[in-house]
Amino acid sequence: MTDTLTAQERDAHLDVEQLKQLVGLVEYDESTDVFPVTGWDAVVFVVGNATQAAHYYQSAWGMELVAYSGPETGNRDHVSFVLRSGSIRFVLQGAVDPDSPLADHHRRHGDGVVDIALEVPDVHRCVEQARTAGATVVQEVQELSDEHGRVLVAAIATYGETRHSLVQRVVDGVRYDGPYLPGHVERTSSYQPRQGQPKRIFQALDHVVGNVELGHMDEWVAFYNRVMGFVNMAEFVGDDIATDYSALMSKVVANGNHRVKFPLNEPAVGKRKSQIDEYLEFYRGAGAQHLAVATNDILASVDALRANGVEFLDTPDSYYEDEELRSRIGEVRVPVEELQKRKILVDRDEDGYLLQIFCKPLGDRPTVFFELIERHGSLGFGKGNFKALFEAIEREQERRGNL
Ligand code: TYF
Ligand code: FE
Repeated sequence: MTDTLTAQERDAHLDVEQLKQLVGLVEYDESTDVFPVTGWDAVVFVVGNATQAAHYYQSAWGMELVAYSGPETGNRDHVSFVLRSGSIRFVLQGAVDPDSPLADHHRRHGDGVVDIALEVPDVHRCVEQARTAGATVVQEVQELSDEHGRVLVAAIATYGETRHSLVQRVVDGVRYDGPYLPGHVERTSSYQPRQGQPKRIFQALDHVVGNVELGHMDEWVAFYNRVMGFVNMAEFVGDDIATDYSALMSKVVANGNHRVKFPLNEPAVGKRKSQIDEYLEFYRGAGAQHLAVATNDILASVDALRANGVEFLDTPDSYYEDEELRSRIGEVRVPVEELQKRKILVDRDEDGYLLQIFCKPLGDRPTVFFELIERHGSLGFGKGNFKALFEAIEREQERRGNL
């Protein structure tokens, strides 16, 4: 049922059992799926300096440079660096031509995610479904080819100026075998990771969160239900807890087997300015807020990231000393003191538990950031941590003068 792996997952030597554990897959009936999705294809970022960002994602996040497109390969508009970690690919794009549309995008939004690309087995079918359900097709199905084979690509619009490219990598039974997409060439780097650093700091992408304007969360939930056949997951944050401490409302949609999960947030009107409002103001509209990357050893990942200079949100010692926390979480794989040392959060639900930590914004604006997540059966998103987490976010907002 859930045994179709993307080529990236296979290359990363991840089997279905490992993926199930990493990102919490479930069984589902594929025969009723109106918009079958194989998995994540790539997350595409527009950044102010892709050349330097490519170095950062290697040196700080342990990713590997695999492909490139730019003036040397005939692309005079922008450069594009493709990096991998386990089964996930990030593509970093930056304008070369001052008149590139990417320069305008960056001027307005700053560094951010422009495209959450999904691999699909049948792009024509997905585009027709999306169109019928009222989605905006921003790019009709197009065949791209080079000496490595053929790929079919289309794109639909989602919240803000974000899109979902739909990438079909198997055409007439033949899989494209280039390093990314036609137009890109293979590229490696002389960068050497620090001695003793784990082979990969993260292995997969777990979820991508979208922030949308006040009053629009339910519309976007309905969009994913209607257009992509995504189902609602159990976890949500309603206005009951929103006003007390989270200042956001949140619902989660996912594809049938939960490989692709999209929590959607909107600001809640609370005592203080919502962190979502801060995002919307600095991103100039709706956009991707955080990317949660999955690891099977969050302790080693956090140690490596801190050694590489990545900064995380702080969690007060009182979080770990709380008797309520200790009884709520029960037995986890390491002593709570090991989590406390690293400021890792823990949450448990009826299916199991998860460990998570959030890093500070990646760029100059208080917008997009990463989460690291290690799942042990839990299919949730860390709801039990919202209070501690959102207090930490508010402390940061206050330091930025945006509260
Ligand atoms: O993905 C989620 O829903 C959790 C919770 O600013 C969350 O990671 C939601 C909003 C936010 C940080 C975390
Ligand atoms: Fe998250």
